[in-house]
Amino acid sequence: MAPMRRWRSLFLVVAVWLVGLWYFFGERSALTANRPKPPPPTQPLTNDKPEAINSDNPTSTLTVHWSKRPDRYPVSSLVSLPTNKPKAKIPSIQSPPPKEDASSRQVREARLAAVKDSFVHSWNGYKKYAWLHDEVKPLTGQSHDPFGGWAATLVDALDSLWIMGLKDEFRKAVAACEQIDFTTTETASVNVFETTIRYLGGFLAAYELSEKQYPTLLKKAVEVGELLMCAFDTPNRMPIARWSWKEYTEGVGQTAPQQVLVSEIGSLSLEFTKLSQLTGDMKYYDAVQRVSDAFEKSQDTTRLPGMWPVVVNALKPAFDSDNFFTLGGMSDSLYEYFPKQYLLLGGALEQPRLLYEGFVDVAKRNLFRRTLNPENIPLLMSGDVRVFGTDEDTEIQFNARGQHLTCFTGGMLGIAGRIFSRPADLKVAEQLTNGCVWAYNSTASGIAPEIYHLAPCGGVDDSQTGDKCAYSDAKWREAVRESWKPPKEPSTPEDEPQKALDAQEVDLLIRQRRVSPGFVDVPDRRYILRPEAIESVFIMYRITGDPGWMEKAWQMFSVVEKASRTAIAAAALEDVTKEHPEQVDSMESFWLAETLKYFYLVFASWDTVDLDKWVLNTEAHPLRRPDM
Ligand code: DMJ
Repeated sequence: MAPMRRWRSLFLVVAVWLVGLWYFFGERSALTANRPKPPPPTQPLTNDKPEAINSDNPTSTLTVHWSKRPDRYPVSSLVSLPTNKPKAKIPSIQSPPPKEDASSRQVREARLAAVKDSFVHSWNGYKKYAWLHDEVKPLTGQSHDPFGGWAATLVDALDSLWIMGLKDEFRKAVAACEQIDFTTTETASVNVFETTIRYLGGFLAAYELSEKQYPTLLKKAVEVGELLMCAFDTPNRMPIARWSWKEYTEGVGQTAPQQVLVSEIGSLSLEFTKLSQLTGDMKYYDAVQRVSDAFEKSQDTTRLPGMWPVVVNALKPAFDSDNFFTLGGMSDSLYEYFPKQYLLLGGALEQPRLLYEGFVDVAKRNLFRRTLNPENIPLLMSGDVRVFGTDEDTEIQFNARGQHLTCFTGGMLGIAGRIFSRPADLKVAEQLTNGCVWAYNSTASGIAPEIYHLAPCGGVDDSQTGDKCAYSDAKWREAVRESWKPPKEPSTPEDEPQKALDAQEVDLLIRQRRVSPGFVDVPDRRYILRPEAIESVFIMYRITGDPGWMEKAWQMFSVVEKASRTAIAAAALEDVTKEHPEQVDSMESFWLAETLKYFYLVFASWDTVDLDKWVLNTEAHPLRRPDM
């Protein structure tokens, strides 16, 4: 072929090739530019597309949404709410309203206004800096999302807004709840207990207090309830306390955990029962009643019969492996919910009363102790026990560890003392509550620490105590001396006798620990805006009508308000054994849901959240009791 013709042929081949390329790629991309975009990555994923889940890749823009699967372990028949008539009317909790003259009314109303002002200040800080997030950070104004990022503070505070008469704010807050999307969260697992008490309890209380005028609130409660119900879809219907919602959505099999904190499965009853009462759908009540039945069956088979240990096996279920018993953190609301569930069911079910009566005497005998105090006030504290050995040879070791969390016990014994006609327990309730008030009054800041050790000096029954509780410095120092354990060297033989401290060393220890008379040690010096002490003070006030409780509440409020207020909201405190504790950049949602609500209720009119009409869940959300 001549060279000229060869060049022409080559040119033709290249031209055809280029036209082809343009046709296939140029035209196609021009077409797709006008096509509708693929669905955004926030479309719900169906269960057959698990490969799209990309939770480990922080840069992923995919948002995974939970969707309900058919129950894999359906129940054969649902347990229904009891409909029988209670045997007798439940005795009233509240005393008649105390008499009040004009000047005491003025004082009370000024205090009420101060509490409301504190609430509004923190609420505004949350609104301005962390709206729709779980929490506001009160020093930096950042936001924090430890509870699923579903606006925990907003939902937790709804009923406080209503109770405090902030109706406009309430309406706006309810409208904002529409935006909360409970089908997705950044967190890997849902904390079933916290979601129940803060969100479900928050919606239900706001719905009932506002006289069912805001259907959104019940709708959101049902959304949360549906989500939580998935955690009960296990072979034995015991719930998964930390529920992996993505695995569920992917269809991964679920079983109840072998190790779970007892309060996390044992205190869901009020909220689920109320959801059944309001919707008429028995599946919620069924879910929690099965758990209560498991507690009933095991009550006398644990290592401290009558009570349940902190850690239980929900898979079996079994309640006898752990030997640690307390009414404090990790157990607390399990016990709190027995009398409250009895109230919510209008006394129609005996089981919660029997569960309460089965444990309370065990706690009085083994956990409640009088404590030494320089003022010689009759005080009680609730400590912890460990049980060693077997049936024939059991040793119960008591530890006089006080916790802020345990301060709810005074209120619990007070309410139960009234409704179950146990008048002697009212004195125990008063002394437990005074134990917590004393812990407030005995620190440099005037606020009780998170955890502290005291010097026990006898049991609940005064007649056994004699003068063992008469205070002397020597007795207190002896308790401090006994509490000291030498640091353990690996080479120290187990049975080597402990060296006792001499008087100077005890002095040094007291200085090092910075403990005031009556305290033996303070291993956790924080105050994280917790409510339990004011909760019991409020209940004791409503039970007795004694205005002395109001004075105690005002003293507590004044110090907490002064130490915690920040430019933005209110802050947790680092060390309440200092006169001026440093503030910490944290404000849990219970500050607005519980602590300030209880302070407010102390100074509000006697019928605001009347305890003979309402029962408060463990996050202080009032649920309507049935009319008797
Ligand atoms: C609250 O979330 C509830 O009161 C719970 O029962 C215990 N912990 C906090 C408050 O301290």
